[in-house]
Amino acid sequence: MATKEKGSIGTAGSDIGITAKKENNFSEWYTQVISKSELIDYSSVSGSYIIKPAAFNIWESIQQYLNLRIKKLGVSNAYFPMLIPESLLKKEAKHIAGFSPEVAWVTEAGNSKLNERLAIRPTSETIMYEAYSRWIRSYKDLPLKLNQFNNVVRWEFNNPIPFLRSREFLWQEGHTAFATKEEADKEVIDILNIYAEVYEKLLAIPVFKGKKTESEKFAGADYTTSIETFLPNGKGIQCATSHSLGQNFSKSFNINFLDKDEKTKYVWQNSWGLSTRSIGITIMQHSDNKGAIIPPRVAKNKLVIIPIYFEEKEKNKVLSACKKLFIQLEEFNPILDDREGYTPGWKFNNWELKGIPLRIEIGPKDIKSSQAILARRDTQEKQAVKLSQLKKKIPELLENIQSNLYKKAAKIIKDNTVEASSLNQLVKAIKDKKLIKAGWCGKESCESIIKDKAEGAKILNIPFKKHKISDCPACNKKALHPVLIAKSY
Ligand code: 86X
Repeated sequence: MATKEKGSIGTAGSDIGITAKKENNFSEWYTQVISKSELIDYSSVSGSYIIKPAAFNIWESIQQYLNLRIKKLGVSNAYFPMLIPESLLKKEAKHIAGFSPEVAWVTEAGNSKLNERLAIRPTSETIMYEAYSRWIRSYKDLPLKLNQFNNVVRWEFNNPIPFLRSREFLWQEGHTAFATKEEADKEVIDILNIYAEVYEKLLAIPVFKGKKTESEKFAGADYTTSIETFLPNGKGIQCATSHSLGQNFSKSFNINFLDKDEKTKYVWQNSWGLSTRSIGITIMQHSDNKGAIIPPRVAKNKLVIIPIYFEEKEKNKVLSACKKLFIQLEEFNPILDDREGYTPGWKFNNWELKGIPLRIEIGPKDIKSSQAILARRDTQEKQAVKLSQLKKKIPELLENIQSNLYKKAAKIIKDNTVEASSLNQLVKAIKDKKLIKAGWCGKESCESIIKDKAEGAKILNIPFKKHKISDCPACNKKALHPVLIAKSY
């Protein structure tokens, strides 16, 4: 019996709801949101996390979208071993440079030591390219385009943050080989555009496409492109990368082919990746002090139906109206919360905490007027909708929530973006947790001055969408590139 008294055992108290505020204590707020909304759980290994179904579903939506898009480009999925012999991993020196402290090793099995230790893949270039060198013989074997959805391990020493920086994470890594530089260059951008769409269309996160500076690019690459965004705590974050590897790996792994002109040539390669970090970025950007907000397009359950009744005699009528709706609205994968012993208010809070985009409330009065109350998670707005209109109204509202989340994020980013033409301005802007649009002369020494003076802030990328630039804030000489600067993860 769902009376008020009984329901009070489930009043959303401080133990259940979010107690930290996004605006004052962002990291505590984030920790509470992801735990209390059951997106993540901790494991006994520091930096390793359990991705719970609510979060894994977001990943599945991303996988589905990416699969669709990359398969259209001719990419196939495959799976390569997780264990990489040391000799293979170290074949391309530039690749491993700087990364070796992060590699985790398997050194023994049972009681016997292995002859050669095996790396747990931190990324799969080496193990894939050894195979590519055997598979690619002629121009007829090209292009070769493979992708893996897999896990990787990087033994980070920075403090771990669920989704953003974990020692094991899930991603996709695409690895392609072409006969010509032109084809390879085109793909770098095609992939970057797909990544931007994943963020902008699915996750409702605005991103900046651009090129990494020489010092920030992947050491094994000729050049690295990235998409970056800016979070409400004043930090920039890399969302995904797409690299042109040129012929660096094909030369060290001897991946060559006999071309139509009977000449032996090295292939041109790319690699590109997007990880479960995207889930953390989504939660950080959209969620609020009531809990998670999941963008409708990646929410498994688009809505929750909550029966409202306070007297036993109303129960059957209300429940059967709810069940009818539950069946009618099947396409939205609704949750019917007909649990007894919880008040409607408690249920509202609970589903808001979990970030379900829409809530439908139905009580005896609503039934009388053939309507239901629709409440949206993002703005908390409520409206009465005729039952006959629900099927039409719900998709409209979901789309509206999706675009509202994007607009809200875009506004936060815009309102926190400033220009800086001097070091003083730059340092002040970083102190104020801003994203900075500036110019850069192109010198690495100026890039390090910026880092040293501005609390470790760095150039996120050189955006393709150019902004007006003044002189380089570090040397006051003429700037050559527009750059985005922020403190970052
Ligand atoms: C760089 C490069 C690249 C495929 C991507 O960014 C997208 C998907 N790979 C990854 N990188 C490393 O090469 C690397 C290597 C070792 Cl040995 C390591 F321990 C950590 C690494 N981290 C990143």
